[in-house]
Amino acid sequence: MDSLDFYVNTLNTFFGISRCGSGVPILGIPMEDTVSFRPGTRFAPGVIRQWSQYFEFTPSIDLGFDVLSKACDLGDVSLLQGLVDRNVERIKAVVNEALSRWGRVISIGGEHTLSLGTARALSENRGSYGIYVHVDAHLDSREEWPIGQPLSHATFVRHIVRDVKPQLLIFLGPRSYDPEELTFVKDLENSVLLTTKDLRLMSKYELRMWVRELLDSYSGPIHLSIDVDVLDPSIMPGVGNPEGLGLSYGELLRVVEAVLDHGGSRVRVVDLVEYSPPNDPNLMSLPVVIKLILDVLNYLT
Ligand SMILES: [Mn+2]
Repeated sequence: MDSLDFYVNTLNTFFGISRCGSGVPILGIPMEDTVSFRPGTRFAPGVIRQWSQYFEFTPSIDLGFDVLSKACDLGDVSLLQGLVDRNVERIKAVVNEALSRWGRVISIGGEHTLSLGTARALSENRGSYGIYVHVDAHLDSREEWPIGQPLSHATFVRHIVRDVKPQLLIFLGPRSYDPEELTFVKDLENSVLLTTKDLRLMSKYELRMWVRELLDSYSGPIHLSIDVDVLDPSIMPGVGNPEGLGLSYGELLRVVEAVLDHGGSRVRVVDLVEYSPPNDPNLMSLPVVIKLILDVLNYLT
């Protein structure tokens, strides 16, 4: 027995998994440059790494294999505080390289703007970009926010539309928006939208059929971007911009399962963003975030 292997722990990887290596890379992206309300998302990757050591590693539905056996920790993207455009470029470069080496990436934010970087990376890496799936209480599709700022966590979807040109955008779970951005989204020829209320009214089967038909109607890689504020603040208070009457965890899990099951190997990037430990009393949202990471790994094929 090598005592260095046994008695020296390598704490502070996600769940204590090995550094990449082989497997699906989990990449921390502690980007937080464009806060409009409560700050703190930059601390999420570090807090999740530290606390995830102490949880059981069981996904919501036990499919009979060790979900962590297929994951590795890639570390954090090192960023330049406050320089949003340059950070998006860095994220793009890192994720592009990771996609070349491992074929897919799970990113842990950080603010939602990082999804512009991962979307550009996916497009460049695969030479095409199929479907952007935006799971969020918000549309993030303003022209400027705050007024005068063209690129922020509240506007980046417009940049994805203009620069990356997805074949299809699927918005799941919005319930709070500005009329201007709702009009923008609805006027897009290639967007579909189910609000939180719509999702709640659908059965699991109806949702699966709806998702399957859409994913099968378009080709190319799929990008799933989940803002945890889509969840109800009673189970996810640890966010910057909480919105009432959100999804239960079970309702979010249906969405994740439908997209990952039917998307299969076409799903190349999953972003889990906007968890904010400083806004999370007693880190009570953290078990939900941990479960979400395990469930994403569980269904990622
Ligand atoms: Mn949001």
